Amino acid sequence: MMKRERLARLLVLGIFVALPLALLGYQYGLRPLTAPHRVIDIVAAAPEAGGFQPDSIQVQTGETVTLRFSAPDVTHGIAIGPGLGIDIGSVEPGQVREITLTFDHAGTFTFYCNTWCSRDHWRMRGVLSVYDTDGSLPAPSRDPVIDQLVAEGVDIDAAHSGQTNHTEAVALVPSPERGAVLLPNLTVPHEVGNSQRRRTHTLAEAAALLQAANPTASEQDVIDAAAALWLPSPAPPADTARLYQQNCAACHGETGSGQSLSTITTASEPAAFADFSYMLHMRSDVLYAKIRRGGMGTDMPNFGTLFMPDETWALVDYLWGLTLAAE
Ligand code: HEC
Ligand SMILES: [Cu+2]
Repeated sequence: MMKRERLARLLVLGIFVALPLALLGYQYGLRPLTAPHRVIDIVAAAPEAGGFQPDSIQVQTGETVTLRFSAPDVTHGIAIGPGLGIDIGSVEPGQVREITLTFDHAGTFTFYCNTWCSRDHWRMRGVLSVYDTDGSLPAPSRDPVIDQLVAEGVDIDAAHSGQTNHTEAVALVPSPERGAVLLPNLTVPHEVGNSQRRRTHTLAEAAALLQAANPTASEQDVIDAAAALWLPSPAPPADTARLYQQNCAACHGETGSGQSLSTITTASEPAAFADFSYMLHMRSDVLYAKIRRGGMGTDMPNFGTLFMPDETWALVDYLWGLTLAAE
């Protein structure tokens, strides 16, 4: 009886103490030593507490590495981009989350936090450089859309931020649904009908061209028809909504109101995508360029090192969805 109890106690001790100890020992002691590849420990702290440590990692193509993230302070969300589709999910304080990766091509990637962990959250980024076997690192590729804007002399930073400097007040509320019904009966000029050209023109320009081609149409008809053309179709994928809510909503508002969380202060006011009279004068390629390159001293972060060009266009579409959302 006594013996059996002792045995049971030993067993319990074995399960509750020895096993976790062994696991811990394996995780932190043995494994890094025996792993056939590098295990890199990364501390993920809010930017005010030092951000990612280390915030720069070098690997080789073909090399397998395990990145092991731990959070000392608050919950963080870890993603790696662009183009890798990696979202590790949240890492809670005391928790360890890891991912094992092998890169088949060289390039520069960004690991970043996508959970609003602190006031300076959006600064929480690190660089993952994947070197070619010959030791080279490809130069960052130029963005033809941004190059084209520069060549055209378009100032991406021209002051047109939301609420201010409107010369004309737009009283009209656009109805893309109504516009879609009207469109087949309107003459649609080439510049307006072509989706590529729409990216380099404003909705206001399109409305003016439509009005000129359809002199008898009312102002409301013209705005509605232009809005129907601007409403992305098909709607951007659910992934895009998630990207916006994770990375943009805290500053620009969930519905694009331009109202940031009270804890966030930015040097300039975040743009209000829900404000039609502001978006009326915005070119999609300029919105795209701003997202990729960020603002100059405005606290609008650059996302070109996080997202692929097509993800960025999808975000621009998403912004138009916020602008033209049915009332
Ligand atoms: C830390 C706050 C912050 C975050 C996060 C943020 N923005 Fe911004 N954004 C701003 C501010 C401030 C401005 C206005 C100043 C400027 O245009 O540079 C701005 C401007 C913009 C503009 C340009 C509008 C114009 O008038 O040119 C676009 C487009 C934009 N943001 C999109 C996004 C998207 C998409 C995301 C998420 C992927 C995002 N922003 C995340 C603060 C933020
Ligand atoms: Cu964060």
